[in-house]
Parts: sequence; structure tokens; C-alpha cells
Amino acid sequence: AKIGLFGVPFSKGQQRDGTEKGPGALRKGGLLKTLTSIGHDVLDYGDLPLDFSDDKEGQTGVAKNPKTVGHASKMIADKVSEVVKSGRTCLALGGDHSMAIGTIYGQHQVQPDQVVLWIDAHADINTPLTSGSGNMHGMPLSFLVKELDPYLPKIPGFEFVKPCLTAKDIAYIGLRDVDPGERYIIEKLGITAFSMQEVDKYGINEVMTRALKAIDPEGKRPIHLSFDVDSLDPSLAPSTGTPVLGGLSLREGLYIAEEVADTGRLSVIDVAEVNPSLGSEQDVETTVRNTIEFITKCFGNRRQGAYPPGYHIP
Ligand code: DIR
Ligand code: MN
Ligand code: MN
Ligand code: MN
Repeated sequence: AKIGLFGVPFSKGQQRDGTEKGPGALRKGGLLKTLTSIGHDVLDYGDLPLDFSDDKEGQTGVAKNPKTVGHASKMIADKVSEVVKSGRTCLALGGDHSMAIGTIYGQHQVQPDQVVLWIDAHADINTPLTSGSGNMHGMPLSFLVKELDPYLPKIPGFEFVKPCLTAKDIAYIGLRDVDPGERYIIEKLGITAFSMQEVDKYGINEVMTRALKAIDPEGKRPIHLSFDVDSLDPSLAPSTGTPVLGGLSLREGLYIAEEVADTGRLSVIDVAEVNPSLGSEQDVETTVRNTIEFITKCFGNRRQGAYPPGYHIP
């Protein structure tokens, strides 16, 4: 495939330093070489020159660093629009998950019929008013969902964002740490959500089939895959800011990636919450290795084996 990749060295959507080093760690782990070696045409747009200082003023009390996050979101959105417009599958390397405001909004400028598959331990749909933490990585979807617009206070930095998704355009997989306000929103709006309980009950095959069917019964729409590495079990992705026990196995994660790849409609991927400043060297290595595994599966590197275009028996 033709891939357009860029880094989102950003951490101001949450409190811990380190996610700004996520893109560097994935690059150092050999992501580009791996993608190229399996036959992809990879164009690297480099890392966005993001400001990640704290807001000097304009802390609203309900959302932390809104201007810094808003400014980053605008740059991220413009880059995603550019990459998608060029006809490449967009791979955005985060960075904390507040990046998804920009990636989804940016895709929407080019592909307004997008659907979103959100793979995460968390629902990331707190409004600034339901959030207990004020961390914007727990809020990205609330800025994008039309049904929540009446409940969203004016947050400086986000004047440019207009909600572009409806509740039925979204499906979650992997949830296991959902705040009360988020649970209420999911039920009230009828968002398709498969927590780890449903993964255990139905199995990952059934969950994937139902999730894809729910957001796009006809199988025609471009897919935005928002992958938070904390969806994986912490034993597989320990270097992340908010790990939650009891997550997806590597096989469940890879199955999700393979099935999304098989649709042929994957258009934008977020890779969020890799934090190389957390855990031991070994932890970082494990996190990076499994994240790269997931990404390669998104690009057709099936476990059954694969070969580059034009390959023949020597
Ligand atoms: C929590 C944690 N729901 C919050 N969210 C996280 O702060 O809103 N998202 N960790 O990835
Ligand atoms: Mn997240
Ligand atoms: Mn739309
Ligand atoms: Mn998460």
C-alpha cells in the first residue's frame, strides 16, 4: 500500500511527560524498515513541529492546556487532510490520544463518510464537564460527536472544530475503565461498545464482525482506526500512562488489525499513548515491538505469511 506517515510528538493531553517521544521510539524500533521490507511505499512526513509547553493562560478549570491541545489539533488535522487527499493511507504516530481530535477532524475534511473503530481500555468521550481529571486525552470523542454538541462548553483553542461524527459512526473494542459520565453517554446515545466482558463472552471474531457491521452495514465507508496501546494487556504494552489490567491479548489485537486490513477500507490509523519514559528499557522494547506488530498487521502482513508484489519462486 501507499502509506503516508507522520509523528505527533505531543503529551499535553495528559499529565505525564514522555508520549512526545512515542514517534521516535517507534521509528527507532524499525517501523519504517519493517513496512518497507513487506513491500509498502512509505512516505515519511517527519514529526509535526508541535509546541508542548503548558498553556500560559487560558486554563479553563475543566480542560487542561486547551490552547496547546487546540493548536496541535489544528496542525494534526491539516496534515491528515493533506495525506488522505494524496491518496495514501495515513499513519499518525502519537503522542497522547488527544491527537484523535485532529486526526478524525482532518480525515473528515476529505472523507466525510468516515467511520471510527476505537480500540482502547478507555472510552475517551468525557466532555470537559463530565471529566474528573481535566485531561483532554480522555475527551477527544466528545468534541467530535454531534449529539454531544449541546453539552460542550466553549473551550479556547477549539473554535475551528465542528462535530463531524454521529453516535452510530463509532464502535469501541477493549473497554475496561469507563467513567460514570462516559457510561451514561454510551447508553444514552446508543454507541456500539464491546468491553472486555463482551470480548470474553463472544470472542474476538464475533466482536469484530458485529463492530464493523454496526458502523457500516454495507461495508463501503473509509475506516478510521484509533488504536490506544493501553487496549492491549499491560504485560504486552507496559510503557503507557494509564495501564489497566485484563486487556486484549496479542492475538486478539492482531486479529483486529488483520480483519480491518481485510476490509480494504482502512484510511487513517492513530497509534496513541506509547510512552518510552515509563517502565524499564525492556518494558519500552516490549511495548514498541508489539505496537509495530499491530501496525504491520494493519497493512496486510498476515500471520499466515505474505510476500511483496512481484515476488516469485527463485
Ligand atoms: C479517564 C482516563 N477516563 C479520564 N482516561 C484515559 O481522565 O478521563 N484515557 N486514560 O486514555
Ligand atoms: Mn485513549
Ligand atoms: Mn461525518
Ligand atoms: Mn486508554
